[in-house]
Amino acid sequence: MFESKLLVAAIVGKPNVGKSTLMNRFIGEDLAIISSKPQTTRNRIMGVLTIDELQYIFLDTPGFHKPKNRLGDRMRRSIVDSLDDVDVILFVTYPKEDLDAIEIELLNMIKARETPYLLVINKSDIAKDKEKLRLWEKEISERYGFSKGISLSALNGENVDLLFDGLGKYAKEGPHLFEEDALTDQPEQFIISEIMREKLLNNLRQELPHGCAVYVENMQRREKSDIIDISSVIVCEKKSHKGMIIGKGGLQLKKIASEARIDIEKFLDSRVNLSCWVKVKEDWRNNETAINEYFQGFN
Ligand SMILES: Nc1nc2c(ncn2[C@@H]2O[C@H](COP(=O)(O)OP(=O)(O)OP(=O)(O)O)[C@@H](O)[C@H]2O)c(=O)[nH]1
Ligand SMILES: [Mg+2]
Repeated sequence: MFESKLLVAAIVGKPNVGKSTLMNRFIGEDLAIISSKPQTTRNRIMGVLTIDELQYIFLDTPGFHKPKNRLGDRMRRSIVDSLDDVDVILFVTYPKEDLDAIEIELLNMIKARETPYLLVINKSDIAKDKEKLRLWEKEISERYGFSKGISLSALNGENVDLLFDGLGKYAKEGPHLFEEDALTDQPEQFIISEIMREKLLNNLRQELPHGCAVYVENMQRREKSDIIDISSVIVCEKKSHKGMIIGKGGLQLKKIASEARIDIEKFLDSRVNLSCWVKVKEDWRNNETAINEYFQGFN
């Protein structure tokens, strides 16, 4: 009989450094949404992977930034909460001259705990001079007291295995928290609203999607049919934004919904009939009640 082991790793760093891409790479599924815009992730997203006796639990977190509203405060809280009760912290950054002030602020919070923390320099594919990158990795690791440093590319997979293989040593003996085939603790409704938000991020310009929230209002499988009816709500901050989301003749919303439906069908492994409503709620990002309603109790 083998002993079961558990490894909980938090993935933290500034917005847009590739935390969600890395977690998806680890678990081999497109669980967390990814976009080229900063502050894509808004909640702590748990990715689970079980290989024989070892269960890995990865906590993908929102990008660490100076909060500008209550939503930002909440995102920061979910990062800070994720630093507790984990076995190892993966601090993700990318090749550049030095860590910046916000990263050092995050590092100081990490150092105040007794958890080992590793330096992950993601996007190694954009570094032209590999020797320079190696030296930077060594210098930053030493200067900031990282247990270990590694350069990798979450995008093309280079060196991700190396990091993954090294994580096993931080595992502790204990029972698994999830079934062997579990992927996440997030409810289906959350993943569906995230898929929709990804399509908003990809289709709408600039700041607009940052002011959007999505929630699933209703989800029901039709009797004697393999179709699931989903009705979702897109919340935006201004009437003019509503117009832009819907687009001329409803074309923009149609495009967003049809892209989302394809991914939701893949995720649920079922045919889906998706309806989307657009609602305006001014300044919802500063409204705790509204945030609670849209986040439906997710972390
Ligand atoms: N070149 C390159 N781009 C990457 C790599 N990993 C991620 N990206 C890109 O970086 C952007 C941000 O990736 P995300 O995974 O959403 O970053 P994040 O850190 O989760 O961002 P937030 O959720 O906003 O904090 C996307 O455009 C990714 O495709 C990498 O290894 N190399
Ligand atoms: Mg993310």
